Amino acid sequence: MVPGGPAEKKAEEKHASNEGSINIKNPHFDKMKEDVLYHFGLGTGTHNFPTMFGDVKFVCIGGDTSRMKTFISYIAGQLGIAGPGNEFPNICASTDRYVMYKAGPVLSVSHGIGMPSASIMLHELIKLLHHARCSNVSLIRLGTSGGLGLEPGSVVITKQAVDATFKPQLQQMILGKPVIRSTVLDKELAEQLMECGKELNQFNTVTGNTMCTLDFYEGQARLDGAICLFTQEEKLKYLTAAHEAGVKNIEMESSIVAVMCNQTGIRGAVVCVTLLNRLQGDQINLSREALAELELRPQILVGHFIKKHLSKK
Ligand code: R2B
Ligand code: URA
Repeated sequence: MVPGGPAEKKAEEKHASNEGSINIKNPHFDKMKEDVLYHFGLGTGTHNFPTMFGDVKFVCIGGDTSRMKTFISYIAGQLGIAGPGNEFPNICASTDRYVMYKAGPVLSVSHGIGMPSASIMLHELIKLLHHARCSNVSLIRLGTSGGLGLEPGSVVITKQAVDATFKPQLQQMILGKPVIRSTVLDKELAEQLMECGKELNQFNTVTGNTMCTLDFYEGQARLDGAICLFTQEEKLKYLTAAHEAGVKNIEMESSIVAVMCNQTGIRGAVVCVTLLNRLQGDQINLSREALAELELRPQILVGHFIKKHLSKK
């Protein structure tokens, strides 16, 4: 199958209608006797995935290891779930690459910074969910970002991730060739999350496009990196054009989240708090306490969504 070609599109349509199961788009996959998820330190030969993860319905991911630990305690408290000895062990403790915590139907996993790191984690996570025979899973990134024209602390729910030219697509290099895939996210899930933001009414919550970049400094038009060969005027012209194209915030993983969820039939969403208004500056000089408070906002919103969803069952 040519990546990004008509056969891939046809397979996508077929998978989308597959009753909420996880679709591994890999004809070689079924021939594997054992699958080692190397960066998680887990494997089908050593761990019973259906027993460990079969009940997972919500997967929340975020860059920071400590944020994902905070989130599992927060959501467990919201759902009234107690961990063993009131602690939630790191399921990936045998590696230092990523952390993973579980409380009932919620899995909390870190992905590091940027799409290469997030992509590796997502490949192994999606295989894990498939091996565990999970179905109807929603995957939500809880992140931080730089805002465009928003008061810092606003929460942005991504409609579509866009690239540095504001197109809703991600170019991946596969077998040395460029493959372009769509980065539109699940519309219904984004709307449900927006509804939760309105119900909470605790902080400014908006929907919009999220620009996903390959770098934090030059890639996000910052003037404060070790290298910068453009002017303040050029920076503002670019960020203003992004804003006019519907970009509300800038971060570094939304596109790969969208692509991998689209390809495998998982409902995906991205919810990020803005730490600063990029039309006004580049440096993030929030205190630890202020940063911790802002980082909680996506957790509060998604916690409300999960609680609401589970109470309907
Ligand atoms: C937001 O914050 C990180 C960079 O500081 C990156 O992971 C992202 O998307
Ligand atoms: N994360 C980013 O990628 N950019 C910002 O400006 C802030 C957080």
